[in-house]
Amino acid sequence: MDKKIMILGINGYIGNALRKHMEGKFEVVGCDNNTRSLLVGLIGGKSLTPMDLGDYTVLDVTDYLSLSNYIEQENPDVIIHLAEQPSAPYSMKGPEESSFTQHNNIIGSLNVLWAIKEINPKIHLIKIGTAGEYPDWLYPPYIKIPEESRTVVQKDGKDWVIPTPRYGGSFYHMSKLHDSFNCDYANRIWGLDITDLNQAPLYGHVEGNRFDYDEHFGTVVNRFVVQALIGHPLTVYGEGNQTRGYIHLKNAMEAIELVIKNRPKGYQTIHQLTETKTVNEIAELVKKHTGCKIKKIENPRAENGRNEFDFEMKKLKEWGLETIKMEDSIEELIKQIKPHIGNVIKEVINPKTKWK
Ligand code: USQ
Repeated sequence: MDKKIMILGINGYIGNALRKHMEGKFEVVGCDNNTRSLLVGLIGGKSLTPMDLGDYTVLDVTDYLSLSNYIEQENPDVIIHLAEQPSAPYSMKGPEESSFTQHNNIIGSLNVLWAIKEINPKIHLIKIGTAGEYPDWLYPPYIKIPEESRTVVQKDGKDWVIPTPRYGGSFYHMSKLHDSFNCDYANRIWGLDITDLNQAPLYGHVEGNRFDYDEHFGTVVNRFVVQALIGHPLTVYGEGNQTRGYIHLKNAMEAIELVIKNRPKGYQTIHQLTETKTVNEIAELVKKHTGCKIKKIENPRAENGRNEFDFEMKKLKEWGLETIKMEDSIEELIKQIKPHIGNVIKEVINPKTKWK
C-alpha cells in the first residue's frame, strides 16, 4: 500500500484541496512556486476566499536539479503532478502567455518523468490531464470517447496498438496533449506506472481553498455563482449550447484517492468527470437558485457552438465513486461564497481575451 504522497503544485485550486483531503490518510509533502497566485494577480484578480496553505517547499518543476533533489530527499510512493498552468483562455492571451504555458507544462512534466526514471522508477505518477484532449470533431456525436490510453486497430489481419486519438482545442490543451504522449512514451521505454487523469472543468469550494472567478482562471460554474451574487448577468458565451463534462472539486479529490488505492500497471487513462451539461443548463440552474439574469454575449473562444460529448467513465464507477450532482450541490456553493462576495473585483469578470 502506497503511504507517502508528494503533490507538485500544492497551493493551487486542486493542490490545496487535495492536501486537505489527503492529510491523515497519507503522509503528504508538496512544493509550489506560487505561479497561480502570481498569474491571477497579473491579470488584476485575486482569490475571492482567503487561503489556508500548509507547509510546502518553494520549487519550480522546470528546474530539473531542484526537482530531482527534492524527490530523492522525500522518496514518495506517489507523485501527483499539478504544477501546470491550467487555463486555456490564459494560454490564448498572447505570445508570452502561450509560450509560458507550453514551457512550464511540457518541460515541467518531462522533468518529472526523468526524475522518476533516474531516482525511483517504482513511483506511481498521477498526472492531471484534461477532458479537452478529445475535441468533438474527432469523436462525432454518439461515439463514446474510450477510456483506454491505447486503442487496437485491426488491419491486414493484424492488431496495431496506437495511442487513442487526441487533439487539442487551445495552446493549453496542446501542452497537455504533448504531456500525454510523453507519458505514453516514458511508459513504453522505461516501464513507469502512470495515470493520466483526464479531468473536466471543476467547480465547488472547500473551506480555506482559493476561489477564482476571473475570465482566465475561474471555471464557468464558479464564475456564474459569483456573477449571480453580485447582480451581474451570467456571461453565457455564444448561444450557450456547448456541452462539457463537469466534476465537483470534492469528487475530484475522491477520484485521486481511488486512483492511488487502485494503482495501475503501466500507462492508463482515466476519465474524471461525473456529468455533462450545456452552458445554458448551468445558467438556468444558477438562475433557479438566485433569480439572476442571463446574457448571451459574443463567444471570445474558438470552440464549437453546439456539440455532443459522450464519455466512457468505467473505472471510477467500478471503484465506487459516489457522484455529486451539480443540481444537488449548487445551493451549498452559493452559501459558501456569499460571505466573501464583498471581495469581488468586477473588472476581471467580462472576457477580454479573444482567441481568433
Ligand atoms: N463559458 C461560458 N461563460 C463563461 C465561462 C465559460 O459560456 O463565463 C463556457 C466556455 O465557453 C466553455 C465552458 O463554459 O464552453 C467551460 O469553460 P470553463 O472556463 O469552465 O472551462 P475550460 O476553459 O474548458 O477549462 C477547464 C479548466 C482546465 C481543464 C478543462 C477541461 O480550466 O484546466 O483542462 O476545464 S476541458 O474543458 O474538458 O478541456
